[in-house]
Amino acid sequence: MIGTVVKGIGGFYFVYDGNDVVMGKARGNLKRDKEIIYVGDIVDFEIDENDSDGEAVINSVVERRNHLSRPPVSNLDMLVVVFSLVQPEVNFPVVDKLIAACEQAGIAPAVCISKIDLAEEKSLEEVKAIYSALYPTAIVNALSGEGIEDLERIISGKNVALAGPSGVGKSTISNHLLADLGIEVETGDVSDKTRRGRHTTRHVEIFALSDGTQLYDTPGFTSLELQETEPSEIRKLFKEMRGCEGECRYRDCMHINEPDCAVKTALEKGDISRSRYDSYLHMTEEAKKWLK
Ligand SMILES: Nc1nc2c(ncn2[C@@H]2O[C@H](COP(=O)(O)OP(=O)(O)OP(=O)(O)O)[C@@H](O)[C@H]2O)c(=O)[nH]1
Ligand SMILES: [Mg+2]
Ligand SMILES: [Zn+2]
Repeated sequence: MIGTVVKGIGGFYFVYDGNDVVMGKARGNLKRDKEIIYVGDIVDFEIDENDSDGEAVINSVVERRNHLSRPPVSNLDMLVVVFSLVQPEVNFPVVDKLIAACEQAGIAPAVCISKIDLAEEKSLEEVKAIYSALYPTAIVNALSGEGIEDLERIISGKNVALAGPSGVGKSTISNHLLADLGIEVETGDVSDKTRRGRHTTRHVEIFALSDGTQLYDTPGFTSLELQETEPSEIRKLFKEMRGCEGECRYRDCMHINEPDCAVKTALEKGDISRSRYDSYLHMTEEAKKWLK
């Protein structure tokens, strides 16, 4: 039988076959080969009702369209990078790294700026301008529901993950999208001072929305590493730099110290944002550690 892994907890997988969700484990050969099973994987499985480890036994994983290791998900059409400007404060290198990871994996990035009730209007407008020029962008207040409809339009019908730092409101947003299904996921409790709303969601879980959207709620993170990448590959992961291709004096321009660089010109004119460019410098620096 064929099904989709909709959740995985400590070596147990929940497989949806179109009607039911069955829990089970990977067959021994998959474990021996250290094959990772991602939430989102389409798997071939069989039912073994005598198995004490659950009913389903996963035999193999159908070839993935794409996957990410952080968050660990596969077969996405889109990933929405969710971040707030304050509480927690935005970390642009992390935001831009997650966008770059999507570009690298062939997943369409989108952006959702959350907690707009807490943000200062001027900085919100600035950040919104940067990302909406590049990707579909929604701005939401998940407490009031403002902006949720814009997000719904962006994600409708897609296999889509909400991903980003811990505490930005991903699960609170998910609950708006899940409301008509009568499902509610756990969200951080601000009144609980010790947890400070950090790392509330522990596992990726997929929910089927009524419009055909497959929504992946994912655990937040505080830092993020790009997978091993040549420094010279990173410029290809920045959409606005791809737009300058062929316009620099040197064909292999890194857009850092070269003269007559179209990216640097666009940066000076304000057509490329300083914070995105800084993220690019940060990532190329970080990628140098993989050079031998
Ligand atoms: N002021 C304000 N608070 C919000 C908003 N959205 C979510 N919150 C609060 O932020 C806290 C964290 O929200 P969660 O939805 O659990 O955040 P998360 O991104 O799922 O966090 P992790 O599961 O740890 O990754 C909760 O106390 C929410 O009530 C918002 O738009 N405005
Ligand atoms: Mg959460
Ligand atoms: Zn250049």
